[in-house]
Amino acid sequence: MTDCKFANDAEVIDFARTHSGVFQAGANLGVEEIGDGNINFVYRVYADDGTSVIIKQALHYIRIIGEGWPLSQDRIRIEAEALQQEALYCPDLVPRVYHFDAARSAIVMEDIGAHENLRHALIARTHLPLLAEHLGRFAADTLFHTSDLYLDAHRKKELVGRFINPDLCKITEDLFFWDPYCDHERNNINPLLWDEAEALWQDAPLKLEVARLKHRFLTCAQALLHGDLHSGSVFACAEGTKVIDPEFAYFGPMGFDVGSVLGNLLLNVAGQAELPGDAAERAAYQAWLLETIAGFWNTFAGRFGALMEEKTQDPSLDLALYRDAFLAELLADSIGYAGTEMIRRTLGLAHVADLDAIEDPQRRALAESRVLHLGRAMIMQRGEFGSIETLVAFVRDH
Ligand code: SR1
Repeated sequence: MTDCKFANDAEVIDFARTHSGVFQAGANLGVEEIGDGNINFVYRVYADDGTSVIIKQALHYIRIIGEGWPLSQDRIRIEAEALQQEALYCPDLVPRVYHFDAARSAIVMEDIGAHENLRHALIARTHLPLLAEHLGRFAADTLFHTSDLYLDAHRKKELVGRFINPDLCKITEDLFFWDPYCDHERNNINPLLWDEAEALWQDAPLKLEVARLKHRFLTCAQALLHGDLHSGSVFACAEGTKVIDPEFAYFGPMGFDVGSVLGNLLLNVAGQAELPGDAAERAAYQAWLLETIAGFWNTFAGRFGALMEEKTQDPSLDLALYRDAFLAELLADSIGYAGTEMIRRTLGLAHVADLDAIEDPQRRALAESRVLHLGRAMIMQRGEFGSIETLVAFVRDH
């Protein structure tokens, strides 16, 4: 355990000046703490001429909980290395890492200030025309190029070793696949949803399918995942998209990342039904979200299929029939993991503003109840949808 926390603003500024290489000599620098995530501290250091950098620091505990929930600081090395891996394949979609400092448990990286947190943008009903294409390409390129379809067998296993991430994986194992399915003290449940939560805790067929998904999460080292690809880990604007915060990165099932994107867009679809604002505008935005969901998957599957065709290294995996089978299985997995994301954001510890911003508890319960029903159906029927269009039609009807 290292107590490496910056003691004051001057230390943060000095660190940024020394390690970023972007500021003019003698520039007058200021600093603000901008972290609104659950786990780390994030600082923005800026000069009068508009130059700025971000410093992210990982302490030995979870920020929102405190010292009562310790957490390995190795997560910040994993984040730096994951950002560097992602940059090999989609440099335009991730912030540039200027410096990683093990002693300070800190990364100095590019400030993506012109982009807005995707969750806030979705709640404000912002149309983002490039989002589907960018997220589809990010998922396809990062997952394909870190899988056995592309990597040499020795390199793949060497990378698996670099991204063993037990503390962060344990958070996901508990918060996604256990807490919401029992009366856990960490849960955060709208009292109006209590009967539905109790019914879910007794739902043996659902718990069986969640156990299957959890076991895949524990054992299926398909590719280097981002590991926490929710709307808060994406920053977007009309011109571009940046994916940040891969501290949960590890080698797991590809459908977990793809499903996190699907699940978070669907959480916003459900939230829009009850958020304030003009009904026609909210309905139009829900339609855009569903188009974005289809566009995301179709970009992903098109790009991933093309990469499989062009770049698969192992001849035993380079078969047209295997490509189709692989993508069909991945769609089913993704829909299942999306369902687990939706349920855990409704009953579990870490809620999302897409639902929590609905102030009236009755209206919030309506949206939450729809999320639970959709999430359950997506987990139970994940192998039956067969196409993203069928899933979108199902969501429209339910
Ligand atoms: C205590 S950490 C809660 C959540 O925040 C992270 O961003 C992950 O999504 C995690 O599940």
